[in-house]
Amino acid sequence: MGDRSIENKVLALKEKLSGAENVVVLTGAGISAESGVPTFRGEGGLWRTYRATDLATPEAFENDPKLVWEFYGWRRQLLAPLDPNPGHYALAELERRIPRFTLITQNIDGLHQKAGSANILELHGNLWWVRCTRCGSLTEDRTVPLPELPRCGSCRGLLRPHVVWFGEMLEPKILDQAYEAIRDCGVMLVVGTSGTVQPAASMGVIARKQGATVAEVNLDPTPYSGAYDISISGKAGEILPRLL
Ligand code: BV8
Ligand code: ZN
Repeated sequence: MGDRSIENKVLALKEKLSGAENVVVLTGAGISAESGVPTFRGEGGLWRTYRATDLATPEAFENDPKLVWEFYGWRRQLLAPLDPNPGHYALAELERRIPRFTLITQNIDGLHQKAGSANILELHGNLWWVRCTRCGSLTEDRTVPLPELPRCGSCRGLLRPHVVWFGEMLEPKILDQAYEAIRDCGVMLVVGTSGTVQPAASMGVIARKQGATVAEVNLDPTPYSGAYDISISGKAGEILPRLL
């Protein structure tokens, strides 16, 4: 079957999207892989080399804020020169064509914004924003890399990356908006995520339960592949432009 079946699935999905009024897309690290951003679990993945699960936690920041800022400073240096890839641009174009469109991302790299997407829900925060641990002030900051212990401009409190760490709650407002978008959508795409991290991982099956057609575009099979209507195995940068 090989390409034939992929071609058929892409055509079926393209057909579904062309008539869709309300589309939701959930993305993960896989959509940024072709831009040069390491994923979490793949070869050379962040969690393999830097055991990010040990560093992306409030405890780690409590114990050794310098080490955690070193990790995020390294990711800033890595990300700063990188650009969106055809997968990001295809989603930005899709948003322009579909009356109601919501992009929910687990990524913190800001590449969807760079590609021109507008209606974005960043479930896990953003690497280019910092938050004061004392007064809570939120500032966009593109310094690369940040000083080892960046301080708040107004209260001198210690700044932290404005990202959601393991064991931390997602922002309720953002999570509510995501579930709201999922409730009304007719089609949902799940792109480039291994379906490991909750609550994002179960959003596709929730959409399906509520009657949406759910399609996955991912390099490898995931625990949810069998639960979706369409599961296309391929690179986001190659598959997504073929849906336009
Ligand atoms: C929460 C920001 C309520 C930081 C991230 C035990 C203790 C404590 C918590 C838990 C626990 N057990 C479960 C939990 C809940 C936990 C969780 O799910 N843990 C997992 C590891 C088991 N979740 C949480 O803690 C969340 N909060 O639940 O709050 C709560 C409160 C207290 C206690 C309990 C619950 C918060 C989760 C947010 C964590 N922050 N990121 C940072 O980035 O540094 S998560 C991190 O993983 C990224 O955001 C990333 O997006 C996300 C998911 O990874 P993926 O995006 O899927 O990336 P991955 O590498 O895994 O997969 C890439 C895929 O792409 C692969 O399938 C590959 O095949 C594919 N691919 C590769 N190339 C391509 C491609 N596809 C297409 N094209 C390509 N070219
Ligand atoms: Zn402050």
